[in-house]
Amino acid sequence: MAFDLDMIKAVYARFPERINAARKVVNKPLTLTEKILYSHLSAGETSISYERGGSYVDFQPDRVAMQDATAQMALLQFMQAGREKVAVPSTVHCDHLIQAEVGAASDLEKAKDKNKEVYDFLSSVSNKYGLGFWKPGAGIIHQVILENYAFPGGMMIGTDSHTPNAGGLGMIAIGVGGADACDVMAGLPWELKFPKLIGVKLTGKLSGWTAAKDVILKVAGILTVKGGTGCIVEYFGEGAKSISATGKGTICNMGAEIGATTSIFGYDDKAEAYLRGTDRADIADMANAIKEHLTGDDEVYANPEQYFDQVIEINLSELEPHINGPFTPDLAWPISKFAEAVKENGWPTKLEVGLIGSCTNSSYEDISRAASLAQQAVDKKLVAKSEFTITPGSEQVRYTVERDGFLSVFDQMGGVVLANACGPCIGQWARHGAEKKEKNSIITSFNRNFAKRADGNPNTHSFVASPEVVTAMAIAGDLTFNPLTDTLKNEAGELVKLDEPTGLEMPTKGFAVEDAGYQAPAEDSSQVEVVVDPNSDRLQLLEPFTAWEGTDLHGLKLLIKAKGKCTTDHISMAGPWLRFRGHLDNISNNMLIGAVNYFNDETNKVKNQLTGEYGEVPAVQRQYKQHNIGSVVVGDENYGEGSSREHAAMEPRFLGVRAILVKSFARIHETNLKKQGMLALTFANPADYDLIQEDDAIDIVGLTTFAPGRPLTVVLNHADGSRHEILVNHTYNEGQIAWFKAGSALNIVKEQAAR
Ligand code: MIC
Ligand code: SF4
Repeated sequence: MAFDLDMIKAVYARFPERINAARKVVNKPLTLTEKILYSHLSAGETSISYERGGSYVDFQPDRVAMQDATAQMALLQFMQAGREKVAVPSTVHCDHLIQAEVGAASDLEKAKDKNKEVYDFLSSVSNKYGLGFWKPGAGIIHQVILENYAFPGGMMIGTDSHTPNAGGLGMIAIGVGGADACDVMAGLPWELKFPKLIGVKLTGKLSGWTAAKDVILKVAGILTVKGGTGCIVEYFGEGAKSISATGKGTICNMGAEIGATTSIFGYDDKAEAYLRGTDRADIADMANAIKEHLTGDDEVYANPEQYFDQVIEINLSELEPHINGPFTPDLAWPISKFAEAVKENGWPTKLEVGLIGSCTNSSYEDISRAASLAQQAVDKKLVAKSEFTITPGSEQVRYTVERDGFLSVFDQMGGVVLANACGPCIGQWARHGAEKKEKNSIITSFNRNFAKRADGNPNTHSFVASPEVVTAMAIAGDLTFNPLTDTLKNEAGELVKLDEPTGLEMPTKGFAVEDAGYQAPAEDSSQVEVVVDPNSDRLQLLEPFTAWEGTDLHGLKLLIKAKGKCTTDHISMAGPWLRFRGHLDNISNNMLIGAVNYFNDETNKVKNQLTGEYGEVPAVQRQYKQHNIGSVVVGDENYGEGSSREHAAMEPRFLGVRAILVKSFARIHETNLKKQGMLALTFANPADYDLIQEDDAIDIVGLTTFAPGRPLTVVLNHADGSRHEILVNHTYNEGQIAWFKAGSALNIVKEQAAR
């Protein structure tokens, strides 16, 4: 990976100069986040002090990472951009399309067969345009990135919301939609509103049952699912220095669940050890040479209130293990209060399944700590009462934990090792019996637990905890069990207690792997052909979206007024639909099928204003499209929370929805809408949400003078002849207004390439 080393050298070479220049402009000590951001300004402009949360700024990321379920759309767009090679080092990772059913080996073989067309497409596009390709089975994108590509002080964008995982190694790593990735791969700058900064000071030290995961579970409880919106979270303090690099990765990874733009830790001994332990001593040496630039200034960490917009302090020595859920990752329960909450809320106490893994928690350390409990179960003659599955994060981790005997311990405990992939975390789980929709509980070490996400069953109560707690709970089979205080009856009828978990941050014998699953791009790609079968139901070349007609919009129908939580999982469900991620027409059949209709509290049942009858959301919208009638989707707070999947923006665009009008947006989704030429609007007065009626015909006025900072007007023409005129806000800048007018950002890139 010599290419990378040169890139990192170049990044580090400009660090001191850029940071010193920034220091002069900002005129105060700098946080780590500011140092990295200022070192990555695309114009190299260091004479401006950017207002946090204010203007959009152009950055130049060092890398792009994409996973298979989003890479298809990103690369289909890139193929239209008119470039021969990617402008920055980029990789594709095949992890989302492998369905967990029986166990690693047979599930992987089945996936290779089922997804052959998509894998072949991704492999050949990667080959042609100079991208590294990680084959199915190689591992989950974020673990593979942490082990191979993340570097302190770097900047990366990735088409997955958990890209911030790389913040564990001191990288600003941000989740984006495919259109953003397409721009950067095409050599264009990437824009982001200069973020606000949240500082999290960690004191004390983790011990006993408490793990890195508990830090973010606690932070999620404090900040809630939208508290990090527009912010980068910077962790520091003595406590931070005691957490392993992969543990830090866990914390940054799940920062996506508070809506944070990303999260980051400074470069320290743990980061250095991890770089050396993963065969990157040269990068550790380079980082050591500019160490002072790879962490925040001392003055900042001594008086954080003066330099961060918000400061949170957590004493790790006092932090309890947490369990968050159900249905939302910010419902945080310290373990001492959890059993009571389970009883009070009537959640099913019997624990059906414990699942460890996902990009959040599948490191060597995680698996070794979970295995220490599994070993105790075996030694103490305890039989796991719940089903139990383990997903290693990468082939390197899997190979090493197998060599070190951990997998056989899980096996003895009755655990099933799944393929190195996302699996159940994204609904790729053939869970037998889920179709019966029975009320039940599961616990995972994943990061998300939205309704239906893991197994499609809306009545599955999914809870999130550390791998250690998940393992202990699976042994007990009971949600009201507290491993810190309670005993269990073993096979001999004796009462036994689980001891605190133990583990290793990294293998003492070093990591090992036979075939990591990497394919380098062809040196000469002139002969590489990328084939998309026009009859395929999984891949479809993109047609450009049409440009704005140049007028205000009148007579739009209300498609749906979504009630309450409406995440990207509600807008464009994953699981069985992942197979259509490369085929816009087919995947559009899942548009908003999970959103709850405000007027009848049902999902996928909205009034068709042409016939007066109720129908499925995509079907009703297709009828409007057929009649050339635009529509509007209305939503609540934090609309589009969760994933980076731009399908949630492309589907409504493709089917003829013109505007999404909500109380507030999640960052990635708002950008995705703008990129695809949609109107992303917010109520100036959130209470106006209540004015929207089921039969409304809606006008959007002010588009001919659409300008940054100037609200638009929405006219609600109610069926009884009355009307309301309301103000709606937007955050479009000049460039983004141009995307809207051109029909999409890609239309502009294409135009430029054709010149
Ligand atoms: C997720 O965790 O929701 C996913 C699946 O990884 C998504 C990406 C996708 O929808 O493909 C994400 O987090 O961005
Ligand atoms: Fe995969 Fe789950 Fe991580 Fe998303 S959160 S990248 S689905 S493991």
